[in-house]
Formats: sequence, C-alpha cells, structure tokens
Amino acid sequence: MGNDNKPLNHLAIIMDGNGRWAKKRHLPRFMGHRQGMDNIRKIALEANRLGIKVLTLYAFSTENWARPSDEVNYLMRLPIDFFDKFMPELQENNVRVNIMGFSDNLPEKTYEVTQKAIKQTASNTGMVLNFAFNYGSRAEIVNAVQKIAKKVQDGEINASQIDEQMVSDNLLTENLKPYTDPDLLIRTSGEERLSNFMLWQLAYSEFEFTDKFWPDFTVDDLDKMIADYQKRERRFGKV
Ligand code: V07
Repeated sequence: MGNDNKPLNHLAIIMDGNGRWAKKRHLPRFMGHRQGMDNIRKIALEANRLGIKVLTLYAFSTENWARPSDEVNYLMRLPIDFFDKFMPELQENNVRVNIMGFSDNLPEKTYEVTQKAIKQTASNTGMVLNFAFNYGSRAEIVNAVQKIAKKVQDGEINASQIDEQMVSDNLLTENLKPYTDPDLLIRTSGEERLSNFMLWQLAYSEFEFTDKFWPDFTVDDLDKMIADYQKRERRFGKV
C-alpha cells in the first residue's frame, strides 16, 4: 500500500512571485509577468511528458481586478500573447486547452482568443492545460449553489437529493471529469495559503511549497516536488 506509486493525474500550480522576481532585478512588474508566461511553456511540456492528465494553472483571480489598471490591461493581453507564441507547440504536443473561470468582465479580444484556443484544441487527446482565469473559488461555489437551488425550485430535484457528487458536478471543474480534483497543489514564492483557489476540489490534496519565484521555477524543481509527493502516503482520512 504505502509503496504504491501515487497517481498524479491532476496537478495544480499557483504561479506566484512574478512581481517580486522583477523587483529583485529592478525591472518593471510587467517583465515579471512576461517571464512568468514564458515559464509556463517548459513546465507544461514537462507535465505532459510525465503523463499528467490535467495541469491547472492559477493565472488570475477575481481579486486581481483591484490592481492598477495598466497592470490589469497588461495581464489581459497575456492570453493573446501566450497563444500567439505557443499554440503551434501545444498542437504538436496534443495538448487540449481549457479555461476555468467567469467570462463576464473580460475584454472582448481576450475572451475571443481563449474561446478560439479551446476550439482549436478540442479534439486533442493529450494533457488538458486548464487555465484558472478570472477565477474565484467562493464565486464558483455560490454559482453552484444557485444552479442547484434552481433545480429544486423548478421541482427537478428534492433538497434531500443534494449530495457531494451533485455539488462537484456544478462546479467549474465539471468538464475535467474524472480528474476534477487536484492530487497535488504547488505554490511558488514562499506563500502558504489558498487565496480562494479550488477550495472544494483541494479537500484531499497534498500541498508542496517552494520559496522560488514562479519565473525561476524549473523543470528540475517540478520533478523534485513530484518525487517528494510520490513518497508520501495518502490515506483519504482512513487508517
Ligand atoms: C499570466 C504569467 C504567468 C504567471 C502569473 C502572472 C502573469 C498566461 C496566461 C494565460 C491565461 C489564460 C489563457 C492563456 C494564458 C496568463 C494571466 C497572467 C492573467 F487562456 N500567463 N498569464 N494570464 N501571467
């Protein structure tokens, strides 16, 4: 049991520390975001190589809207730049793109580009590259509760039929089935908190933290953290 190689189907990463990476180098913040975007390529290709089924990246949260508008505008351009630069390689590697988040408030061009990327890669059968974009987990849960309440109101179901599976099926991870819940969460840059990320889905996940800033996070760091994770024993609360 304890020697079984633990499955790693769904890996989630909170990509933190781009601003601090830039500050340390006396560079403007946007250069940290740019470097962080480029780093996604290497990490995603490695995750794909390792046979991971879903890689979820936390790139933007609803709270990020509070940042200075120049920076928000820059962040909203990153999906456009990302797919301009990396779409051919995603295709070559059979990667399927998914976006998890709320599409309201997004600039039109950004929204279009993400929808186009989803469509272009829809028939790919390799790893799902799942961007948490304009995502917040409490909003996700509120949204699920509203959808379920409507079914009760319309007489489709009774309140007593609501169970964990039904809640899960109404979250934004529903289309990642059967890999809705991350096996492992990595957060870079030394912060050890969830910041409103996948609160429901991370209930039984393992967590790994590193002090490295996201732009400095390497394939080697990833491999080491995964090896560390695979040495752990997962019990799902059982003895
Ligand atoms: C962002 C670069 C990575 C580090 C985190 C801060 C900045 C890629 C995307 C992206 C998002 C959706 C999508 C394709 C790409 C992105 C934001 C920030 C907001 F469909 N990088 N990146 N989005 N950074």
